[in-house]
Order: sequence, then C-alpha cells, then structure tokens
Amino acid sequence: MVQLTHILLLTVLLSGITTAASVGQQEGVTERTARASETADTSQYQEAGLAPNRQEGLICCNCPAGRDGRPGLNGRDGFAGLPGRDGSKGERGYRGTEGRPGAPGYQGVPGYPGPQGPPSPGSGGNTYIRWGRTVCPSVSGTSIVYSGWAAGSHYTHSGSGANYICLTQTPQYLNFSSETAGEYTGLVYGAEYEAFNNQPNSRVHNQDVPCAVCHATQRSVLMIPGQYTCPTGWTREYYGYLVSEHHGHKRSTYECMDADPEAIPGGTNQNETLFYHVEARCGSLSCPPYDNTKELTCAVCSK
Ligand SMILES: [Ca+2]
Repeated sequence: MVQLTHILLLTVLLSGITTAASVGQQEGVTERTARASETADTSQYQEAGLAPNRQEGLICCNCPAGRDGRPGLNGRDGFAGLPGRDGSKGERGYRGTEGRPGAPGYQGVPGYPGPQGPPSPGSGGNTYIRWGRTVCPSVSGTSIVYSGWAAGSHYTHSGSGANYICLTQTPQYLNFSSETAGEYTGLVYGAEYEAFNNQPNSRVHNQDVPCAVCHATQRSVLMIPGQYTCPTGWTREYYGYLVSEHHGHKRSTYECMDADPEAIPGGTNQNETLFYHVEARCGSLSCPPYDNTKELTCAVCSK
C-alpha cells in the first residue's frame, strides 16, 4: 500500500516537472510566432520542413515538436445504429428426434356404394320344367339340363307324391331289395294327356307326356297361371295351358303344359298319372273376366 502511494506521488511530481518544462519552451519561442485559427491550414509549415505545434490557438514554427498530449476522455456513446439487413440463410440443422404418435382421428363418413360387380360365372339362375316338350325354349341364356318323362302318383291313390315330377330317362339304382312290389312303398307312374272333344290338347289325348328341365342363367323364373304373356321386362320362356289332375281324383299340383305338346312315342292309354285341362269356376272368381268353359292358359317367365 505504501509502495503504491509512493508511485502515485512520484507520478504527480514528474507530471508537474514536464508541464513546467513545456511552458518554458513556449515562453522561449519569441520569433516567428503567429496566431492561427483552429482550422488554419498547416500544410505550408509541413512543406517548409517545420512541424506545426498547435497549442492554445498558437502555431509555433521552427521549434521542436512537443510531445503528444495525453489521451482525452472517452466520448459519450453514439446513437443506436439502424437495424442491419437480414443475414443469409443458415445451414440446414440436424434432424430432430421423432415425435410421439398423435391421438386417433375422428371416424370418417361412410363412402358411397360402389358399382355392382359383374355376375360370377356359372352361378345363380333358376331352373324350371317345360311340361310336354323334350327341348328347352330358344331363349338367350336358357339351356337344357335334361329331358325326361312326366310322372306322378296314380290318380286312384290317395298317397304317394302330390306333385308331378320330370323323371329321368336313365334311372340309376344304389342298394335295392327284391321284396314284393308295391309293399311298404310309394309309387310313381308315367303321365299321359287327357284331353277330350275340342280341348286344346286333344291332339295328344292318351299319349305319354315328355318334359325338359331347363336352366335360365342369372335369372329368376316365374309361372303365371291364367295368362300366356309375361309382364314388361320379363322374358317368356314358354307358354301353354294350365293342367292338373282331374277334380274328382286326388289332388296334384297345377302345372303349365306347353301349347304345342309332344308325345313320347309308343305310349298307350294306361290311365295312371293324368294331366287334365283346368277351367275356372265362377263364384269367388269373377266372370268376366273368367269363364266357366274356357281352358286356362299359363306362361313361364324369367328376368
Ligand atoms: Ca287316358
């Protein structure tokens, strides 16, 4: 601490001595002094090889230059500068870590129904029996499955099947017995036409009835009793006359006999399973349009 004080005192003394020497030099310069303003041009002295010594507005020529003065005090802070221009784009940063999965979104609205696809090949459709014929109609998409013989139960029997069937022409047997025929069995018989006088099917009266099982591809099939035409948009497979068992015999099904029936060759009058024309009876049915005497018609339609 003492040393620091001594250093400070010594510095003050040296400063005073220097100042006094400078004053002495100035006072010693009596020649060729001139006053000049702070803004006087000093180039003429420099050209003359004289260093200007500026102090208190006096310029001393032809005298040694004084020592540099001490640095002045720091100036005040300047005004804040204008904002600089945007810097150039920086380099691409490193890829950040993967974020956590977000919450599940709301369920979307149902989409519109798609167009109907093409029909699957070889599936669908319907089958029907064309009674009285050995072939199927020449209708696009209709093909024959097999040709057979119309058959059913005996008209005098109360049992066995009620419906007519299109029996195959090529029976195949599995296991069989040799028991007495007709015992503990149902029975089936070949069918024949029964048409009298001027009835439409009188041409084939007492002859045996063929049948054809037909397949209508990709279509529904419907038998309409009472009319021989099909509704708009439907295709007629065939048409003819409504037939059944005689009203005095056991009940059967109503079927549609082709309007142009064929007969199985070689048949004779057996009177077993029978097809009769069907007429309407006035009563609950209105006449007209129905009629007691007219053979009803039918149509088999597909769509
Ligand atoms: Ca007969």
